[in-house]
Parts: sequence; structure tokens; C-alpha cells
Amino acid sequence: MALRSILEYPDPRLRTRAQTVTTFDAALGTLIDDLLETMYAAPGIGLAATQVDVHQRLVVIDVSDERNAPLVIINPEIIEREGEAKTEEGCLSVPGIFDEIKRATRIRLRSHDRAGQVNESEYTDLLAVCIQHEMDHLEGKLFVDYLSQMKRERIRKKLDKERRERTAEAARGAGGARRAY
Ligand code: GNR
Ligand code: NI
Repeated sequence: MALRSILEYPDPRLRTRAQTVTTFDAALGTLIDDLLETMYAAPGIGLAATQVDVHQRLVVIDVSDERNAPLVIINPEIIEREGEAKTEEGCLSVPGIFDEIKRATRIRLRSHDRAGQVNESEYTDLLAVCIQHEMDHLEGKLFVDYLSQMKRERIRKKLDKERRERTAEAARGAGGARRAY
């Protein structure tokens, strides 16, 4: 198993539309395990393959408090949706930003599991919200796309500034380490 690095907004690779998974082999199993490990380490309640620059229709989710209920969802299709509510969302690809997004409160989903078996189930509340958030990633869409252009611009500037500060900090650190007095 291995941790994968998570792409951050506004990385253009997050805009890639993912391809249908057609081969349920050992390599897919490794990718699933890496996604789960990366999600738990982050920590997050979901992770789409898109976020680690793998453009396949695959997401992992665990909304349990105990972090012991992993869900693997492949080639998801919403076949029914009902209700509407706003939930405060965040995203590992938009770190530190939270805002309210309107989503369906109940969905019926058709998807494949890791063995390639087709499954149909209903999901509600946070799990339904999380699945819709992850499915957006597979389409190259981010939760900030639902916000105003003004908010999105502010978010992009804040993340740019934080990244610049992290880079400067790392450069100072490396400079210090290079001096072997
Ligand atoms: O960790 C996450 N929390 C979250 C909270 C509310 C709605 C959606 C999410 S998903 C997010 C992890 C992530 O970025 N998945 O793509
Ligand atoms: Ni996300």
C-alpha cells in the first residue's frame, strides 16, 4: 500500500473527466487500497481517483465515526434522486475551505464493487452528499464551482498564498540543511 499525493485547486488535472473502469484486476485492487489509505491518512470522508491524478471512475468513502466502514464505488450512476438540503462541504483538493452546497438528500445508486459485481443501493444524508461530491470529481467538477465567481477567486488567491508561504518555508529549511558548518 502507498500514500498518493492529492491534487489541489486550481490544478487543471482536477478538470479531467474519468473513464469507465472495465478491468477488475489486481492493479485496480492496489489502486483501491492506496485510495483508502490516502483518504484515512488525510483524513477525509471520501476520495475520488481524480484527486490522485488517476482518471478512472472510482471513489472510496467512509463516513463512519469509527473509520471502519469503507465503501468502494466504481462506475457510479444515480438512478433516482429525492429531496434537497444544504450541507457544509469541504474538499481535500480545496484545503481549509468550507461552504454550504445544495444536494439531493436521498439517492439510489447503481455501481460496481471491487470484484466487478453490479450493486444497487439507496443512500441518504451525509453519505448521499459525499457520493454526489465524489461523482462530481469524476466529471472534473469541484464544490467551489457551485459558489460565486467572487468567492472562487478569493479561495484561489488564499490557496495560492498558502502554497507560496509553504514553498518559502521549505526553501529556508533546505538552505539551512545545505550549510554544513
Ligand atoms: O473529507 C471530506 N469531507 C466532506 C464533507 C462534506 C461533504 C463532502 C466531503 S468529501 C471530503 C473529502 C473529499 O474531498 N472528497 O472528494
Ligand atoms: Ni473532494
